[in-house]
Amino acid sequence: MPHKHLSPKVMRSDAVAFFKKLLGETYVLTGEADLKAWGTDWTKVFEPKPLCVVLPSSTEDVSKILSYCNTNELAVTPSGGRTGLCAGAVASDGEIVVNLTRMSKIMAVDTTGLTLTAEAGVTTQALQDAAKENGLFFPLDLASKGTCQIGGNIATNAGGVKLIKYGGTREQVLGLEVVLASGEILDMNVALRKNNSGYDLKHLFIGSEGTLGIVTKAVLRLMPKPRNLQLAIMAVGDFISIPKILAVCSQKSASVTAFEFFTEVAHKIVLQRLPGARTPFKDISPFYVLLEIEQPGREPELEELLEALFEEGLITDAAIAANSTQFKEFWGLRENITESLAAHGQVRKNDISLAIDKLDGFVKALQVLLLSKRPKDMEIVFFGHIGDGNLHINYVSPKTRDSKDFHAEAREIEEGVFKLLASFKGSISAEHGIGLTKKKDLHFTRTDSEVSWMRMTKKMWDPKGILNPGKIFDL
Ligand code: 2HG
Ligand code: ZN
Repeated sequence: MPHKHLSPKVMRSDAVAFFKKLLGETYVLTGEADLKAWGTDWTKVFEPKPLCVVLPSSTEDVSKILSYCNTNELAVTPSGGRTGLCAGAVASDGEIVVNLTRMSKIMAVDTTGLTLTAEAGVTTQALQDAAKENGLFFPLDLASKGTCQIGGNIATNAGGVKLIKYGGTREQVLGLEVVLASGEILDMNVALRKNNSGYDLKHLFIGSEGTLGIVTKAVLRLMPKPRNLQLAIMAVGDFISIPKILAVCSQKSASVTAFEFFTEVAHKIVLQRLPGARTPFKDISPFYVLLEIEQPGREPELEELLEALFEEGLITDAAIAANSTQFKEFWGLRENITESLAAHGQVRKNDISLAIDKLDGFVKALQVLLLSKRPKDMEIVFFGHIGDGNLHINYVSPKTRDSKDFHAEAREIEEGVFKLLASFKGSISAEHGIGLTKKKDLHFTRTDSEVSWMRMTKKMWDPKGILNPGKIFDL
């Protein structure tokens, strides 16, 4: 069924015929299995029901598709690697999925100006590899990098594990090409470091979750490769020590490139579910911190840092990655949490952020809340980019538990968490976005006035409301 806010002016079969003529039969998918696979993301909460999936190969194709959809009032869901966790790329209401996988060219790498120009369908991993081949570095780094695409990273303003040092996706984008709802191609591709000539419109599209336009091309920032990365995993006895460890790192001028944490339960589940996973620790600890630093000098900076942390009683044990295999192993303990949880049970996810100085107070209040509300068979797993104030909370119950009951129970706890979070002035979405799953909770973080300006912005750029309707907020 087409989206309820729109009443398409063409028959389904006419639309499909138009797309087939434009792109060729092969690139318009209508089979049931394809609709299911391409109409969803990692959330798996909503039943995918797209009208069809179209696979353009150029900006001009995207422009023609959107122009047709706008004229005929057909809803469109922009789509990339589909690794999102908020149903931002889910087509559950008869939308046309416009997937950019075929637009995967890296057009240029400028080793002097330190930029890379690519189409939106390039995977994040391919961008990292291209930078590396040219002796440079692309800092956006996410567990899903092999699958997610830069267009999706931009549309969701993805964060990842290196944000603490290099910023998120927004900080990497110098220029953008976007196709608007009308089909107009908006070229904001002037890749200048400095450009204060009026409003910088590209920022409006970064993090807009495909509701204002479809990103087709980007100019991204590159940088020199970090020198001599060192990695330690630390066992920590109490949560309050974690922000204190970060403070010591700053006071000692450590160049921190990642500061991640996970709890005992997260660690246990990864060890249980990830083939070959090993822990360097003999004893179990309530918290673990993964600390990566760049150590360009020759001095044993990380060892000294760990000694200072031991002396201050902030850590109880630590291991330094001795070689590249161990480096991968340690990172694996953190990066494989999401997949291990998915194998372990049914999962509901929160992705929240707070100012770092409010973390400890919040976590204490949260523990009190969970003590009274958590059902016996539900495990609550904390991990995330704690150096950025970003906590991932996953509610996990056995797969045998009735799914509706599980979500109802977890939702009740979640509402308590969001209320608490609002009192600490935190955000209900640090890096995953809002999509379909969190729009009812937007008010916990954004004021009525903010949401009303968002709505007006949406109406200005997409007056007929064809782009990703129902995502972030309803009109
Ligand atoms: C991560 O940090 C991702 O690994 C996924 O943002 C978080 O599964 C999650 O909750
Ligand atoms: Zn994350």
